[in-house]
Amino acid sequence: MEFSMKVSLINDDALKVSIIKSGSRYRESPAVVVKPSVELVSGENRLGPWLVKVAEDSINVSVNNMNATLRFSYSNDQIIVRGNLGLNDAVYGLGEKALPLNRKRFRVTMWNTDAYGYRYGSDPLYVSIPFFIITNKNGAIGHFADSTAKVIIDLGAEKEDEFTVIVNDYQLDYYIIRGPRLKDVVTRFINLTGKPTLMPKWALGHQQSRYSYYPQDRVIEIIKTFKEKELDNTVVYLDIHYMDGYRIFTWSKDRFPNPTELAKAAHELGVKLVTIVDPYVKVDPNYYVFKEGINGNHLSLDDDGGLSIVQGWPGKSALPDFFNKEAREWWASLIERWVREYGVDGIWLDMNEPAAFDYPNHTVSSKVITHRLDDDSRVPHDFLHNAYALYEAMATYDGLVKAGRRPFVLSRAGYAGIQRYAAVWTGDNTSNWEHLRLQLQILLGLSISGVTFIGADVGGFAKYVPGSGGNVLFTLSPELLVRWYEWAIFFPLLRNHASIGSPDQEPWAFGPRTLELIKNLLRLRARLTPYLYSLMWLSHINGEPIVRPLIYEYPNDEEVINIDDEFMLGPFMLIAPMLTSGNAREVYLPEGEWVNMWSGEVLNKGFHIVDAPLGKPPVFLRRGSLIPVQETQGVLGVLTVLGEGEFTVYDDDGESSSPTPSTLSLRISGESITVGNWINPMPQSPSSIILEAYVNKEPGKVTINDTEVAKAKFNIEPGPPSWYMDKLLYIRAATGSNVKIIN
Ligand code: MIG
Repeated sequence: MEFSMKVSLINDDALKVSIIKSGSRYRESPAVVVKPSVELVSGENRLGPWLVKVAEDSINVSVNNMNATLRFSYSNDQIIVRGNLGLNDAVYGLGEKALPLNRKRFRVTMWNTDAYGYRYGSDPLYVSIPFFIITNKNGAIGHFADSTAKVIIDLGAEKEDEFTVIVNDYQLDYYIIRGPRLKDVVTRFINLTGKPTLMPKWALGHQQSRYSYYPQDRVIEIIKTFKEKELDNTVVYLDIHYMDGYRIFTWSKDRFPNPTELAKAAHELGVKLVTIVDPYVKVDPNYYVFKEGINGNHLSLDDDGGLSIVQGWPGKSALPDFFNKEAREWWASLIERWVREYGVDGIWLDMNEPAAFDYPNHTVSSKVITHRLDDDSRVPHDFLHNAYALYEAMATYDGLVKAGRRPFVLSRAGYAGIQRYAAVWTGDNTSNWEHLRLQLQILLGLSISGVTFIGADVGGFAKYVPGSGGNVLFTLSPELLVRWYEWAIFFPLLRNHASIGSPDQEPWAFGPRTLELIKNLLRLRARLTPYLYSLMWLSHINGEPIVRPLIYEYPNDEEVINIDDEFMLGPFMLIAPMLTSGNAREVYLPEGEWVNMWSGEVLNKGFHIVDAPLGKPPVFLRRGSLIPVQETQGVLGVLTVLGEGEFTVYDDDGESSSPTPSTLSLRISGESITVGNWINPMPQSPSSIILEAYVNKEPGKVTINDTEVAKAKFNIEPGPPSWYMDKLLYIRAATGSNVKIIN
């Protein structure tokens, strides 16, 4: 045998098969945070839910009604894994792919790539997550081919009844992840690769960017324009033009004469500053970052020991060698100094595939460039390529922690586990209708592959698409921008960003009518912050995605197998956005009863044509919904639809490191709603609650803790218990109440 195989079990969640070419040295994976607990022997192993038969070069696994036989082989410097694919199997996962959510019959490559101008079907993009989930009537099972080298995954494209994983590496840790349901596979995969980081609360606000806002006064002008127009905006980004000749960790003296003052002014206006940081260290003997990099041996080298040089924004550039701890500590100290000195609040990591202008597809691939690992061995870039951004994000995150911040890192590239450190956006999309639809598909795939804090450039980034003959694919219009906001407001990362050379697309760019529509959408977004923040907490604690494809919540509904033009925000809200020009669309609603958020109309399972006037995306609430919303300071609203349900509100001060959350439990059963008391409350935890219930008629009476409550109209300020009926039933109560709606 040319390779050895070892099988072990991880906490009942996953089975690990380690393949290594005989005589080679094993590298630790940066993706996986859990170690195996039991090693399996050859022959039959029964352990908990697992039945595993281990042969010389294959294994057979039965777990939770799902079966997998995997055959491993090694030839031509590749490890190949083959498994069976059933006629009625569907396949999900694979992270960031410009493909339908159901990946069956596609063949994809895992190789982080600068994919400027990508379209539907372009492959690969920026992020690689070689993880997929096979589902059928019996349940779901996950596969994760943990290799940071180039991996090709064929899901029944070449052979009808087989999937193939081709790994261009001399080692592979292959994981099989247990269900029984798709959602179990997803959360177990997140347990394996690490819980999503808890972002600062401001990360949920609207964020404004452009390539690039400068000079300094222009940045302030942007911030003030949001204020004047009464639009919430919590972040402004500085793109590459803030730097001195594209030297990272420097400022252009002309454009940004006083960055400290800029940050101060932004903060006074309630806005955070995020700066882009590229991985290019300009080769310049007088530049402090280059000098430190050379002196500390923190830069990537060629196999002959000389400095590796690539063409980046600053011209000839060296690449930080994030694969060893010392280089990461150095980078963290650069970030820490940057944040402390200038008051920058978050870091945006771009070009970290890594990209370089002098390589094919603008992306580094090399057997010559080597990286130093913690054990001092040197490994060619191609084996490590897909992990470059993950290690960079790790170091960046640590730098922010050292600077006393709850980290906000936004990364373009990534590998499995990137969620532990960063948010991810989908790179250089294009301002057109194709992308409005495509971005949603990409994001849903990312979300169920562990990357939960995600978004796409709202309005689209690129204007010109290479090879398209100019700007023919650019169709930004007021309608497109509003439609884009209509679903983007339900995603954790909400950032408007546009390319250099693109027309303006700030919310006010198309005049008062468009501005008004966007303003209302941003108000809805702000109102949903308690729900979004709780969902972020739940992803951080339990590994549950924030935004979910329908198949995640309704695995037994055959109608939703291929639905990727609708999605759920948490367990309660179903959004079916307009993705084409028009004013109505067909919507599929899964089992149960659904309330149209705008009209209150109740719809049943099935297909419906739903009105979607501009500014009002079709949104439906499930029976038993309990959606915490921001009413006003000190008052929490709960949007509810009678039925059976529960939810826990999570909150904290939004900024401190490793906080203990304040939690409030909400429960509904029939017409009885119980609002608990805050556990671990903060001084600002709201004790006044307004229930907003969708009911079909005015009740006879309302009781709180079994005492009848007076009927009287009220405003959103705190006050005594009362209720009234308008479009919805409004009940003002307090924490620690059991509310009964009695007919
Ligand atoms: O080659 O920094 O995806 O968001 O504005 C372009 C300039 C480099 C690519 C990023 C984009 C950013 C741009 N960058």
